[in-house]
Amino acid sequence: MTNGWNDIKNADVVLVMGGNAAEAHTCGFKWVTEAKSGNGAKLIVVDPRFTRTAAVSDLYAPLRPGSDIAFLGGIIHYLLSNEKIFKDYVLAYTNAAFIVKEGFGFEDGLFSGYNAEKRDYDRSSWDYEYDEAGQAKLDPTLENPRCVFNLLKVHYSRYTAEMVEKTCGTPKDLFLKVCELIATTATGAKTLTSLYALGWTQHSKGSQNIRNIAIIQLLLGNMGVPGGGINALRGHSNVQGITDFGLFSNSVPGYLAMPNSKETTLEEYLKTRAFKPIRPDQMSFLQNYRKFFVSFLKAMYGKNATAENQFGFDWLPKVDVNLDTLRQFELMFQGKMNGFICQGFNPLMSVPNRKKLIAGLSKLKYLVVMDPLHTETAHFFENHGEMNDADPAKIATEVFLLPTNCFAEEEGTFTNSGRVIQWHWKAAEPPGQARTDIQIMADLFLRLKALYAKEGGKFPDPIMNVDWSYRNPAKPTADELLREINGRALADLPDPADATKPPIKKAGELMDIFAQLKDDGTTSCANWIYSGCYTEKGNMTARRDPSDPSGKGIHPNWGYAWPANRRILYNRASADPSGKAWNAKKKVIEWNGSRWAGIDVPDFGPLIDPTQKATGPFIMNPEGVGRLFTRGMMREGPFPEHYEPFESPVANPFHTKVQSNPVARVFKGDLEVFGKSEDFPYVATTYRLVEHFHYWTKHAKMNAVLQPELFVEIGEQLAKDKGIASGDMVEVSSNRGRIKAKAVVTKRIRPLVCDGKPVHIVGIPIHWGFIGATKKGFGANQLTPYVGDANTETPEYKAFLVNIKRIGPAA
Ligand SMILES: Nc1nc2c(c(=O)[nH]1)N[C@H]1C(S)=C(S)[C@@H](COP(=O)(O)OP(=O)(O)OC[C@H]3O[C@@H](n4cnc5c(=O)[nH]c(N)nc54)[C@H](O)[C@@H]3O)O[C@H]1N2
Ligand SMILES: Nc1nc2c(c(=O)[nH]1)N[C@H]1C(S)=C(S)[C@@H](COP(=O)(O)OP(=O)(O)OC[C@H]3O[C@@H](n4cnc5c(=O)[nH]c(N)nc54)[C@H](O)[C@@H]3O)O[C@H]1N2
Ligand SMILES: [Mo]
Repeated sequence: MTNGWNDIKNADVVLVMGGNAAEAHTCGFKWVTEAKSGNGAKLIVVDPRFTRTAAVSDLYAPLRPGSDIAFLGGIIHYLLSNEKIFKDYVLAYTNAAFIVKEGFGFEDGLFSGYNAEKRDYDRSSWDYEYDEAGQAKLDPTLENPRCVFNLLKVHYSRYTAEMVEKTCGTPKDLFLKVCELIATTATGAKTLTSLYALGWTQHSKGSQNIRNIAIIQLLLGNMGVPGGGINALRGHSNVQGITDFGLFSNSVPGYLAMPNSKETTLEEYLKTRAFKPIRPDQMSFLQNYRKFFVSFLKAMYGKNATAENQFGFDWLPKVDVNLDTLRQFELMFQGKMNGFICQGFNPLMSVPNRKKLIAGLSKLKYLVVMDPLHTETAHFFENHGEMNDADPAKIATEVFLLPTNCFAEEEGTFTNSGRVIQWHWKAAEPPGQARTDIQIMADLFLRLKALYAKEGGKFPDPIMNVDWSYRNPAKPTADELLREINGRALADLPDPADATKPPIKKAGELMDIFAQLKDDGTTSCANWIYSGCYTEKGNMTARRDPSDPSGKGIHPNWGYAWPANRRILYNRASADPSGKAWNAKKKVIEWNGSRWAGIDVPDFGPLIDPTQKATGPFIMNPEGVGRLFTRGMMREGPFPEHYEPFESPVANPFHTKVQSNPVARVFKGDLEVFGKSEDFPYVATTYRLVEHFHYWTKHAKMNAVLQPELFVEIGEQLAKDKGIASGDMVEVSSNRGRIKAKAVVTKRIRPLVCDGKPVHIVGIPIHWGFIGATKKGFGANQLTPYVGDANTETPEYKAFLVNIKRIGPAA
């Protein structure tokens, strides 16, 4: 989230699209209720199904799964062609005026630089024009046809309301009502907040859905202001935390990059990562990349990391590809992986294409499962008929179960969607042999180290040199780890302003903030963005002061929000270039003549005088402004473009040559098992129910009683066509497998007319398996396709093709 949960109450319009917050974020959804009752906010819901969120909306619009880019592109077209944008904001705080270099183009569904054989782009033409000093060229008059604003207009000119209706199946009038309501926030007096989750991400072009809303929010001037922003509602209680700590195999904590094999020295690595501003006066947190990275290496290797050995740079793995979920299981499937440690992960249930998963897991020599529960993955080799079609006689994988406790049986932190790190206390002892994940990993580490010490080995250094100076090496505590994450001085740190004064930190003292970190090995910090969460004043994440002095939901003394306890990111953009709030009602910080002051922690240097320096508010970008056009970052193009899901019932209405995302993550064998609409005419989508949490709560009797068995949802017309009555047993098949379930016939799912043709939707909840207190059930991922987003590899769980038939009365 760029803003935060409590901030939602400040919104005037709430867009829930690509999520079902009332069911999946029941607690956080109360802030939408607050916005409605306290602020008179209007709620818009756009979802293929009439959800429980839709049930309390002011405006609901259905759309075909996988067509959001067309819908959002339509909104952009509406805002641009009706001049419903916040022009001053757009000029000052976006790259609208930046001139794009010659050579960039878009034709027949492809941007310049496409290589069909590699299924990838040469992205070098997706860039600005630069002057001799390396600064980007601008045309503030917006007359240059190659400035971003004009290219944006041309790109989205095709996204008319008629095209939206044709592509998404959303009636044109309804779509225009959504546009009108969103456009009410274009003045600076009102704000729109966007809440999304998997309905946007689980697509072969999911990240471009998010790019679309970024463009919309920038055009409306809704970034950096209360009740605005782009708010990803995260999944598990600490999934924001794992992302912050390097979830991707090619990153290290704090969104820094894992070095690759071409970066053979620390200097070479830092050279490519260094921050190069492309506008005068632009500053960035990332100017301090070297300080953050060296401090990270010091946290990893402690005293063993010295300037002479490049602070242990050689001991870090060098990673050339991001081995994300799809690539990992593809490797396993190809038999190129012999062991797998599965910690708090039930991939047999959660990864697409069960058949492929069973085949992959069967090729392992060993599988380690660390989990408090028995999971289907740990029992993948069992035969449960069609529900899990494995042949134990043919599987030699050795499975080890290491029981862990659950969160309530240990202390630690959760980082919520709003970036607020919150300490939690231990409430009970773990049962039986269960141990904490930390203890298990510490044990594993110490045994490996002992083995290396005894036997040597090819390259023991990365293990032998790790700093493990915990009071009890077998049981590092969460408290010790959080201090290590926060960072500390390893020597006395002189005052940078006046070296004759006492040091700002004595050796051993905890850091106050990442700005104090050093690149000479005199500080350590495991994750720079968390620096400040545990200082000499104590554990900031354990703070529980609910006060909200401004009444704007800032709560500065509740937990600790990264970075720097800032609750609204980019809050500099809430004020105009001279430093005055665009709108007094939406004020966050203002320049008072000598410093930035207001209700939240200012976004950058509290002393940067806006009348002297034109530092832009989007300080993570070298251009300092928000991007309507993304240079070479996104793999499928600098502007989002509508591509069809890999399995789709319609031809791409926007261009005939390119049907689906031309750079999506897909493997050869999987291309062959995509189904055709002749055989699988219906669009399926998968989702959660409020009564279950994934595959855990089926172990709990209460939840099992509430939702005892798998069902699929279909609309009344499809039910009639297929002779299916509510409660009948049906078989749903895709080109990869079949499931059997009870049918629920509902008015909540309606056929959508796309290009004159009705498209029927089959809804499949995800929560059942062959273990637990519920009835045994098939899993949605016995059907889903093995294809993912080009940037994140998130699988396309939300739009694929199936067939459905009645197989009998209720079982
Ligand atoms: N009760 C409960 N809460 C949970 C979870 C749980 O298992 N149970 N899981 C947690 C986790 S890990 C996560 S990631 C979040 C997920 O939170 P959500 O993303 O909100 O959950 P989903 O139910 O997967 O999907 C949301 C909605 O997307 C819609 N949808 C499907 N396809 C499309 C599409 O193409 N476009 C649009 N606009 N919408 C589409 C579905 O109809 C569904 O209503 O929930 C978290 N909260
Ligand atoms: N078709 C389809 N597939 C999906 C999705 C979808 O919408 N549709 N959603 C996807 C999403 S967003 C997600 S997040 C995944 C979820 O997929 P998984 O993460 O694989 O599923 P969970 O059941 O949440 O598995 C987490 C496991 O962690 C265990 N656990 C709980 N606490 C602890 C702990 O403290 N330590 C350890 N070691 N283990 C613990 C639980 O018992 C559980 O078995 O599913 C994905 N798959
Ligand atoms: Mo998730």
